[in-house]
Amino acid sequence: MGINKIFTNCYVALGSNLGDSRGYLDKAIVSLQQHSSIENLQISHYYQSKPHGPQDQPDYINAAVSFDTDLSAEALLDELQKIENNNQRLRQGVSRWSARTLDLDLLFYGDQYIETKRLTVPHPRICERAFVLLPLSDLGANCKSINKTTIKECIEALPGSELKNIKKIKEIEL
Ligand code: A4P
Ligand code: MG
Repeated sequence: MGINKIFTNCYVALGSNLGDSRGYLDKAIVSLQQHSSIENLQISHYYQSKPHGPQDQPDYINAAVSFDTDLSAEALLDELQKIENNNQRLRQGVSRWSARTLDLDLLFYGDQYIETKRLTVPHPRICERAFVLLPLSDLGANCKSINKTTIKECIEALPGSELKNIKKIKEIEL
């Protein structure tokens, strides 16, 4: 008799602005696709934008994925951090928001609100970031919401400057 597992639909943001950024995103996606606890993975288009925060660093490449997992949110965070570490992500001695080879952020874990020492979900900075919102929209997440504001409403409220700052660089068949 098989064990019934409960799967949760998740969204993860991918970002890189150091080294072969597209290659790092590709590799992270393969790692997630091959994970035994991850199913039905879908990939957004890839986007390029200027950094939010300190400007003295290369442009970012960003994308997002959605998938179903039977991992808890904390266990999923462990797996995301393992993938970052396997891709030359350095943490020690670097300031917050400095250039990085790979950043994987958990955006949504089902419709749960999580506030622990290690995790804030939904990710607190989704609504102001075109580089997160446009990939989420590619994945059909327009109706997902954060404190009753939907992704679609966040996109409509983005300043023109934020939309000018971002371009699609790789089309994925959605
Ligand atoms: N943590 C809490 N909640 C979460 C969550 N939902 N997902 C904790 C992932 N981690 C979460 O993260 C620091 C700690 O956040 C973790 O130990 C985890 O327990 P980190 O990845 O080590 O550090 P970070 O990424 O430098 O910090 P942070 O605050 O996540 O930065 P952001 O918000 O990810 O910003 N500009 C462009 N154009 N594109 C980008 O992708 N990214 C950043 C980084 C800045 N500017 C950018 C981009
Ligand atoms: Mg991060």
